[in-house]
Amino acid sequence: TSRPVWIGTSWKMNKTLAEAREWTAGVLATLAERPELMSGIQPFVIPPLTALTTVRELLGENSPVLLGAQNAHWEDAGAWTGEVSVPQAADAGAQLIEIGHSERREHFGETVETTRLKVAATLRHDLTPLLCIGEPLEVHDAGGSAGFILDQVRGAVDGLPEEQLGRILLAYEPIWAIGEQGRPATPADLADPVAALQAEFGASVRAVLYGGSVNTDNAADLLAIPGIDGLFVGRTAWELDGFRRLLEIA
Ligand code: G2H
Repeated sequence: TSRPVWIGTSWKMNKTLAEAREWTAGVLATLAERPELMSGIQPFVIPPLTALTTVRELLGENSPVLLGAQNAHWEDAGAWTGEVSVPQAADAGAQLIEIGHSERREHFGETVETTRLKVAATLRHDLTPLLCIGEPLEVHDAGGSAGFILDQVRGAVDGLPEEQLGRILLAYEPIWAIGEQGRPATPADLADPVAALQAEFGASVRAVLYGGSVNTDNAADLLAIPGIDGLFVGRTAWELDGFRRLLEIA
């Protein structure tokens, strides 16, 4: 069986409920009109927690579009003000949990150890971890990208049995490629780190995605890189049109 091409977006800290409804209804309408867009594709969307149940209600229970949360705590419940647990995210409709985005590592104290706890908690509750990894610019410039991201993955999956590895999605997002200040990675930038990920984890994990300034001009080239099974997209996919175009390209 051929592996699907993953096309997904995290909205980060964006969208009101009205905007969430508009985007979701637009995607559903597109997929209803043009079901062929779905062929070979696994779409997913990761709204802010405030919009999770709203998006779930619109998608319905058996949607082909997977739904995720941008973060979850590793404990199931307790005195953790401001946090949401994996079972709570699941209860609100999440199937995926995004873990270790560089914005959370940089601003919210996410460490390799907390990513490990969160991956384990996500698997324990039968949800899918989407583990984000990526190196800073100075590591990239020094040629250390592959080693850096391998260490991030090794730390986060430490102790997991092989069959659990098979449920993990990896998203390689070089920090220097993300957001307004970022420049998209080129196939040349990605060759080494992606090959290293494939060599160590490619046979075990479910898929390896690329993220960081993906747009409708570079998506096809990025998807053509051997070892890239999909795209994890921010800004370009927040507009319905951008997401639609990405589905067409994939
Ligand atoms: C990287 C990406 C989302 P953007 O975080 O996966 O965001 O495409 O806006 O760089």
